Amino acid sequence: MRDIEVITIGESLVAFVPNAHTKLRYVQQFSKVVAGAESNVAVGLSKLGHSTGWMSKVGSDEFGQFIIRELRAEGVDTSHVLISDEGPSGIMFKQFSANLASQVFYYRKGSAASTLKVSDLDWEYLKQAKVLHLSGITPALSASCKDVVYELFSFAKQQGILISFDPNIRRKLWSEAEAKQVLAPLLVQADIVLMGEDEGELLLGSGDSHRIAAMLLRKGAKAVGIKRGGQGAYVADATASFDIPIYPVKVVDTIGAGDAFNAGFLAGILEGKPIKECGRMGSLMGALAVSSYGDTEGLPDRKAFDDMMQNEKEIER
Ligand code: KDG
Repeated sequence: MRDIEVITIGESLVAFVPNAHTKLRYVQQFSKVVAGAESNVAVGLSKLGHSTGWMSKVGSDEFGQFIIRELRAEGVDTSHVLISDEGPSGIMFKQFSANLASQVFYYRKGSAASTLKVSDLDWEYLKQAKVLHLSGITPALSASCKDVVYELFSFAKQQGILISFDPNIRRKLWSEAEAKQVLAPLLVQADIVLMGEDEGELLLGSGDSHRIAAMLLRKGAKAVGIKRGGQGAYVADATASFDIPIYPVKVVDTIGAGDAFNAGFLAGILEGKPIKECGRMGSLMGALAVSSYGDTEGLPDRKAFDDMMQNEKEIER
């Protein structure tokens, strides 16, 4: 068995995606897909040919089986996912309004994943990773999930495993004050930081991507990707920094774009690409995510991805 390059840990949910751009009260039909910031990153990386694992807890129910089955089908190792009677699998609904803004509604309180605790982790399994990718959603789920994240940070430091961290502030899960208190100290310990420019003000006191990246690099980050939505991205490491433009696409659902960016960026890091290339890989993945309705369904396999990257380079010349 080859080692797993990236292991992600966090809750995945069954997401119900409406077939109409209207309030949920008027929606008659939904598609069922898997959502979850961390597993989205694992799926994106797996599609690009990298070995990934996702560790979590699902309920002992049909939705838990669905989540495992879908992730496994995308090539993500799910051998260490726990099936638990402590709570159900979490679910969420997306809502699309006429102006295309996406909203989410969670039904995840007391979910199986929220009962994840330090003693659930298999350290031997985690040891093989080059990168552990975590997000700020997990510590918002419960006190035991917060402990898990802190413990994973210390473990990765001891083992020389890179921590990739996306604060992913979810205001429906906790207050800004709580998010800041927990996430700000984690952010400055991560090796790879992938965050939204709009999260900088709360966590670092600046909403400017260049200043955010400079602060994080000073604190010890090795690579930083700041996501700026429709404005593109800004990426930086100790050697260079670049503004990365967006790839123009027809936007249908913005949810999942950040995770797709993370997957592309991390693929670049794993492949030893210069930081500009990592940013461009992230940006292309993000663009492909927003042009489809699920979080990961629009993501390409490696061949299609390489062709699109190549085309972009030729257009630029
Ligand atoms: O990043 C997209 C995620 O927000 C979505 O897939 C669901 O993980 C999720 C969450 O907690 O919001």
